[in-house]
Amino acid sequence: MELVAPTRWKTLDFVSDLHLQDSSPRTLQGFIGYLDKTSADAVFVLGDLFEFWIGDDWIEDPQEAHKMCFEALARAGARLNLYLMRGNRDFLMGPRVMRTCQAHDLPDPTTLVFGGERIVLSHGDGLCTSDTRYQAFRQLSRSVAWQRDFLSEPLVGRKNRMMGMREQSEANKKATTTFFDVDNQAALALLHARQSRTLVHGHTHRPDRHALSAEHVRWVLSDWDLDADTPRASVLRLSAGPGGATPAPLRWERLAP
Ligand SMILES: [Mn+2]
Repeated sequence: MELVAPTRWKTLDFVSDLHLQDSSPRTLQGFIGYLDKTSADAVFVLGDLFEFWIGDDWIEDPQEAHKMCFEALARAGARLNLYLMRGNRDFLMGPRVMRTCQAHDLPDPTTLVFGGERIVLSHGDGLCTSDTRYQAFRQLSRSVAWQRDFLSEPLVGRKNRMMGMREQSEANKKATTTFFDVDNQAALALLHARQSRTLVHGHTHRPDRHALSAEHVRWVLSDWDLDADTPRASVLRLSAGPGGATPAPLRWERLAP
């Protein structure tokens, strides 16, 4: 998928990994406060907006945090251009969530064309190629058959299964000291395929800017946890330089929300 930004867009915000749920009220309030006041022309949520999402019929009986988040996203979606990408926690977000939030569905990966640059956007989990066990699950859980089977269960059964998957994933993480990061070769291959020099992703919760080569860069978004002992949250903002015959280079900055 390729998204060509209209020339009137000057400021774009990227966030990811908010993991919103009822047990993180400060994170929710921080995100709502950010959405209500950002001056960006477009906001891109690059996956894991929710700690988990078990299917769009959950909209009828969501957690309080979901409800408040939907309302804030809809306010933002009415005012600016809002894009939602699915992460590994909320990959079951469907068209009803997008409509409710007045958001555009953003496939993973998407190439964004902005200010003369091509920027690849991804959640990032698909690029952690050395985690073969997760990649097998990822492939399975993105299949039509798996999703049909999962969504045919009652909500309460789905919730239990999703909690089980999360516990299993936490247990796997604790059982190993290996941290499965985004594979730089996989990231470079994606950038080459998309004729791009810049990747923006989340998922790993290790905010950074990695040079993949003399001209290829990988920006990693921060996760948000304002309920933690060491609260953290940030927005990666991309601004166009003043226009003209030779456009000025794009500016990247990390802001507190
Ligand atoms: Mn993730």
